[in-house]
Amino acid sequence: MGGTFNPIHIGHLLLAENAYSVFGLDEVLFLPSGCSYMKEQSCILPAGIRLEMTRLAVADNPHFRVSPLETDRTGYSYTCETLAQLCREHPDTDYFFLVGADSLFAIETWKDPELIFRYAEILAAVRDDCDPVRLEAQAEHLRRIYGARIRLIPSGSMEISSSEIRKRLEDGRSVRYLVPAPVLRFIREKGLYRQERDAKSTPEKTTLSSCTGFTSRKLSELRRDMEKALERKRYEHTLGVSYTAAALAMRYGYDISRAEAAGLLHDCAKNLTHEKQQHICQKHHIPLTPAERKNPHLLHAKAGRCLAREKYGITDGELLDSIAWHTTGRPEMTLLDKIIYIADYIEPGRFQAPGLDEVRRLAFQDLDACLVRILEDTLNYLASSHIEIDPMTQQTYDYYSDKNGGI
Ligand code: DGI
Ligand code: FE
Ligand code: FE
Repeated sequence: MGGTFNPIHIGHLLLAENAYSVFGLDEVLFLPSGCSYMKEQSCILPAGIRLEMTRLAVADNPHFRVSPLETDRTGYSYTCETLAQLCREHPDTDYFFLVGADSLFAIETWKDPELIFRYAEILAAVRDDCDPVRLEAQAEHLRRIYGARIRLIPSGSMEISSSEIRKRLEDGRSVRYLVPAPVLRFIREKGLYRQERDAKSTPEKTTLSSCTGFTSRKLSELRRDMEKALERKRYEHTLGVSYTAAALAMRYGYDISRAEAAGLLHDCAKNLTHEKQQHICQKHHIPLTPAERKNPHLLHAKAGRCLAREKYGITDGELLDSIAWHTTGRPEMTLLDKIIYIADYIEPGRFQAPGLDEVRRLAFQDLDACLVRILEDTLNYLASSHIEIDPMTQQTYDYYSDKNGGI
């Protein structure tokens, strides 16, 4: 069971225990994620602290165990790599991967989904408020395309989330019975998740930003590279996206230099010919979707990810993903994905989209609402211009408009 576990709570433990007994598992292995900005929040605590809280939470359960496999790695861990390592080290073990059912809609956008499905059977926890028809259709789709083994676990309607727990802690409200007592003691002792104003000087934040930042020298180098690689107009757009991304990073508590770098690189493949872009994707075994074959201007996103890694030396998986998904979006976008997607649309050089003033205001008020608004306007624009809609754009819209209570 992977997760940020920021902090771990009884919802996680109940799900694990439920899977353990329903599927007769030998044990449940908890894998706190490494240093990651997967979720949209200013304060994901350092991996070591989340690992410790997870250990405290499971200490009294003999069939729960915690693995430091992801927290020991520096930077971002891909699920397929984690599962590959587990299967390599324990060839006689059958692995099941426990996820929330929401993830079934995003899993195709993760790195090497076919490997994930090969290494593990997926156990997806389904909450009562989930649309069962849509979910079963998605599970069936994954089974058909990837031969995925998926089982659904009904898991009630308990509304417990780490973000709600953090909010309660910040507001000084009780989280007793929501997190196990030893975890709560640890949170209190270390003064974790206190209000922003006291949290500013804690060492956690320093650790957090030092784990991924780009130096100003690297940023200048990327700027020079882009000036060479791109046409004048495209280069100016790129600078606009870069500083707009920096502003959004300030607003939402993300690493500023990392957002700037992603902004600089997001269109790095844009001025190559479509043939060249296609060739790059082929060389890196990136399968093209039918929509990408028919609309080659979609290609620059995935070709851009390859180029950023190969030519511009970027190894940061989260940054690379934000390039790959900047045109269509994807379900379960990371904070950086959203920042780049939105900055691309609102940077000061853009003027054609309708209602830009309002979209720009919304970007700094409510990131998800802004995302839905842009997706909606893009879908309308594509439909009215009779341009084929990439299913990923539609899926992203469906995912976030559902999430925002159906706008
Ligand atoms: O590269 P940029 O021009 O800066 O911006 P972008 O990468 O977001 O590309 C924008 C274009 O992509 C815009 O004309 C709309 C188009 N687009 C977005 N979603 C889809 C799409 N085109 C098709 N065919 N299908 C989509 O779903
Ligand atoms: Fe683009
Ligand atoms: Fe762009």
